Amino acid sequence: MEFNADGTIKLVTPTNAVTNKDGSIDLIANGNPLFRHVHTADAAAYVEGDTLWLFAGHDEDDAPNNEYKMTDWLTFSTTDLKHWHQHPVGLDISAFKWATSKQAFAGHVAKRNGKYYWYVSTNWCGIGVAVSDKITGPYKDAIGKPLLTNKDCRGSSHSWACIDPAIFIDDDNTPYIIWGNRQCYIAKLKDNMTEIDGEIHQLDLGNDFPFTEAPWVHKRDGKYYLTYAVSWPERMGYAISDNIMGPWKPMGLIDGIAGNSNTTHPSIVKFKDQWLYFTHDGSLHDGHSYKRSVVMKNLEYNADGSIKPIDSTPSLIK
Ligand code: FUB
Repeated sequence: MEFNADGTIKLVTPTNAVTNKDGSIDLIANGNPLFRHVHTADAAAYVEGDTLWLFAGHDEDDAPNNEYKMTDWLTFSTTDLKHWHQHPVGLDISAFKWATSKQAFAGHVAKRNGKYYWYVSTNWCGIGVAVSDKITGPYKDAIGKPLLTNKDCRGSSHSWACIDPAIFIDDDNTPYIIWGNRQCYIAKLKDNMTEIDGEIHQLDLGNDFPFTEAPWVHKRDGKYYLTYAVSWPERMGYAISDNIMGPWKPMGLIDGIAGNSNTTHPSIVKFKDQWLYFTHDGSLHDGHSYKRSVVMKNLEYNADGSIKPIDSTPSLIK
């Protein structure tokens, strides 16, 4: 229970969350939003064995309603989509000494050669990469400098062009990094995961559903899917391709404006034979564009491989 500055009691939201001695939290999801004891955004899902890991941005409770206040990233795991464990914080923005913006924007964790790599946006300071032997961290800056900066974002001149990294490891084990704001960029990563391998390419996604940010790549039945935030306020769109470098065919929208949040941010994975779609909205009682909450929904495909509009799929969690 919390109080307002004037002594009145804040609206109580049942959280179903219990804090453990080590600071970790056990909670039971009860519909959307998934987590109600903390504001979360920019979820990036990762499946390892029978566990679904969710790495999320963290909108702080005292964030103003016109600016992000994000300084660390959160790690959640589940084996049944109902019981979740929030691990102690494994990475915060202070790990990146060069990130004078001090802003912990969207990130994505990938595994290679027995190590875990957490790629993060820091707004105008660029994209960093942190490494750990354990998925829960602690993570430390892997290279002591940004992996990508605005200089790597040809054709963009705004300060927040170099954000929103997503990693895709193809069936032949080639790792790719995809990122950007207004322009979508892609490059191969070297086997060490800390260097760009070759040229950076810009993806042409057309003008009908303009790319804003938050790219996410997944593959199904040999086809590549690029899901991303479209326009402003953002909606969710996607494109399909036979080749990750393109050409990409824009397929339109699968989800609308995320309620009272002007951003949306996709993550799509297959977990235990079920395709899952994560994004965020501002649906907690005190939520808005800068106090967001991760939501999880079912994702289904039509027979031709196109994605069904999210609202038309049955609800995943009761
Ligand atoms: O969370 C900060 C920024 O908002 C992310 O980097 C964008 O994708 C948008 O969700």
